[in-house]
Amino acid sequence: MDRETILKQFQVEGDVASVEPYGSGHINHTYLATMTGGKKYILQGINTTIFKNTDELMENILNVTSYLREEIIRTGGDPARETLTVVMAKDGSSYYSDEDGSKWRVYEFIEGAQTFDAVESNEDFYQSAVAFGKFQAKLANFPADSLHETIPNFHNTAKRFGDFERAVAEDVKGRAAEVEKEIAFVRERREEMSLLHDMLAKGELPLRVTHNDTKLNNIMIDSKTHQAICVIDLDTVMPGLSAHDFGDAIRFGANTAAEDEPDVSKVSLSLELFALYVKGFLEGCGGRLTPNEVKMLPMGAKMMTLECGMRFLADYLEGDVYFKISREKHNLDRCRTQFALVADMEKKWQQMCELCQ
Ligand code: ADP
Ligand code: GN1
Ligand code: MG
Repeated sequence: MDRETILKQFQVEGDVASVEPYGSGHINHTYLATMTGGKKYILQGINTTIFKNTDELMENILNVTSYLREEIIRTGGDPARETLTVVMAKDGSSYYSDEDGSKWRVYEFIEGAQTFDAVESNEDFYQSAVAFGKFQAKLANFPADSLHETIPNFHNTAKRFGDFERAVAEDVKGRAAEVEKEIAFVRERREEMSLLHDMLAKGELPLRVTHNDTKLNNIMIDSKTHQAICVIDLDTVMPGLSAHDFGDAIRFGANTAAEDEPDVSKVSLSLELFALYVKGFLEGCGGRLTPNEVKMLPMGAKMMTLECGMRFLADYLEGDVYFKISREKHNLDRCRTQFALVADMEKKWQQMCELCQ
């Protein structure tokens, strides 16, 4: 079924003028739909290989966005711009299944704002930190047990290591010999991988409702005011650790190079951006983080970077079946930037810890 026809299955206003691929997400298939009157929508083909239960996925998104909408109205904000709005299908459901079994959803397009694939201004990065911190604070009383786990063990780094070792052992594409150095890099750090989860199990860290995919292009920045207005990409909102939300944002935004930069000599941790993010995130969390949570922020950054690198490498070994790629060895380049960033964090560890205190 063509995309225009798919869009017509939703409660949209007007006729479709165009539907074009949009954004740079690695997971879903995102399109910008423009109607003849100029109104825009985001049409997304949901990645059902990754998100296996669409009903549960959309139930989470509807519950979280309606909760946020009430919070935003209560505090005098604009719910149309400050949270995602799901446009329902004509039959009243939150997504549409086409004849091939592909699942589609539609969001209202957030006007006058944009996402960034790299930090262009320190102020924007700081604002994004405040917004992700606030996101967590706003969801502090959200009934966490009503959330489905859309990807089980999403940030269970030790479990991810097990998946990684399986990919190495199976080596289905015969690529393992080429990446021995990277495999060794991961194995040398296996001890640390269960640290945060062990602290959670011992009650030393609290379980919170977190976003779990806090990279910079998952937040909309107002084009005029430069305020971070809306947290998007809510597919992985699940109970999790604050250190992971902090860490994933650092992994992506405080890297002096792009996530897929082929020249790893350009990769480093910007301590200036790190410090800004700490300040913004703590401010956004509104003093809710416990002393242990603050202490473990650097570990969150290191583990999210290592975990992501390990996931890119596992995907490279498995034949690039998870993350969208646009060139050969794209996942290998991504893995190498992550490991170079981990190595740089290890050099700057003391400063990172001091900046958090
Ligand atoms: P993925 O899971 O593949 O990363 P996202 O939900 O993050 O998909 O969407 C991809 C991109 O589409 C975002 O980075 C953003 O630029 C854009 N986008 C998504 N939702 C909206 C929206 N409601 N309004 C405007 N732009 C959006
Ligand atoms: C994916 O969906 P997107 O592009 O915002 C991935 C994250 C990774 C990120 C790496 C559901 O995020 O976990 O950190 O790519 N999302 C999922 O860029 O796996
Ligand atoms: Mg995204």
